[in-house]
Amino acid sequence: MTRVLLLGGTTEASQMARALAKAEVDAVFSYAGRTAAPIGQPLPTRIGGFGGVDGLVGYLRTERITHIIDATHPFAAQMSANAVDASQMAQVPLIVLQRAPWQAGPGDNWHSVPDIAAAVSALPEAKSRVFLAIGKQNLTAFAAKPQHQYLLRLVDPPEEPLPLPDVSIVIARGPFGADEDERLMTEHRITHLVAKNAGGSGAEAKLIAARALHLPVILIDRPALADRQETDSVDRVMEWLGHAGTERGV
Ligand code: 3Y8
Ligand code: NAP
Repeated sequence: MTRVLLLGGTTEASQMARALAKAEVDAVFSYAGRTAAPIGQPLPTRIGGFGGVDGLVGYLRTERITHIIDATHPFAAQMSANAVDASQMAQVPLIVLQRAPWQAGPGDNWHSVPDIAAAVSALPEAKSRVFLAIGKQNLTAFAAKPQHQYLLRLVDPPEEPLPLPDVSIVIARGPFGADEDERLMTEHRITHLVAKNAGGSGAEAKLIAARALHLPVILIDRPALADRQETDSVDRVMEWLGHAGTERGV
């Protein structure tokens, strides 16, 4: 009897949840609990960590999970690594639903860096106006360059003081629109954009806006992850589950 654990938190995970609900597959949606009020899902939803790999193995057994879909984020490296380990330990098959990285096109002025520290080094010394669109978990490293004016976009208002002396904060949950991001970046006279190479449509707007504004983008490569079965197609995941075709209710 199929029972799916869908590790969510992205646009693709929400699309996957809709397909599973439509096909009436027995599934649980899982959020980390990173935001105050995550958007609702059409599946029974759990919120919070599992308690590492052992906690996840215990969950898989207690909940009699037969399949894991990891639709987290290319930068959710810890969750994804735990899912691979728990899948092997509990002998529960795993598939990753993930979008491809963005590729630079004509008119893009991108500077790819391997990690957050390299993104900080890639910023100039001269005072600049930086749109730091990487969320709130990796801001501390940028305190090494306090001379810049930083524009931050966060999902929830910060609970403690931020490690940067000169910040403007926008509270917003994506997906974002290119026109909206172009207006935001013009209004704040942004000179540099820092972003994660998340891929997908939900975070792409700021890159389209940077292209239109001829701005340099410092793009952080996604962390390397163990070999896993990966796809960027919801239908392919439904086939993998053995429910191909049922999502159209046939
Ligand atoms: C808690 C669930 C959906 C999912 C929507 C996608 C698109 C909009 C764009 C920018 C970049 C960033 C950030 C971002 C985007 C989608 C997707 C995506 C980037 C929510 C959500 C949760 C999170 C967690 C949050 C992180 C942060 C990262 C903000 C919900 C809204 C920067 C990633 O305040 C914090 O602690 C935020 C933490 C992890 C990265 C970081 O390290 O700070 N996502 N984002 C999920 C959970 O609890 O399990 O609240 O509804 C989901 C989405 N955020 O169904 O439509 O698919 O990527 N999320 C990045 O890509 O760089 C914003 O501002 O332009
Ligand atoms: P992470 O660093 O890889 O994971 C840290 C810990 O958070 C995990 O070990 C796990 O705790 C818990 N966790 C993460 N995702 C979970 C999920 N979907 N369900 C239950 N527990 C989860 O994760 P992250 O990068 O902070 O991402 C957290 C959430 O935000 C995920 O849902 C992800 O999809 C979403 N998100 C992240 C980004 C990003 O830039 N990182 C972007 C968009 C959306 P335990 O060890 O206790 O099990």
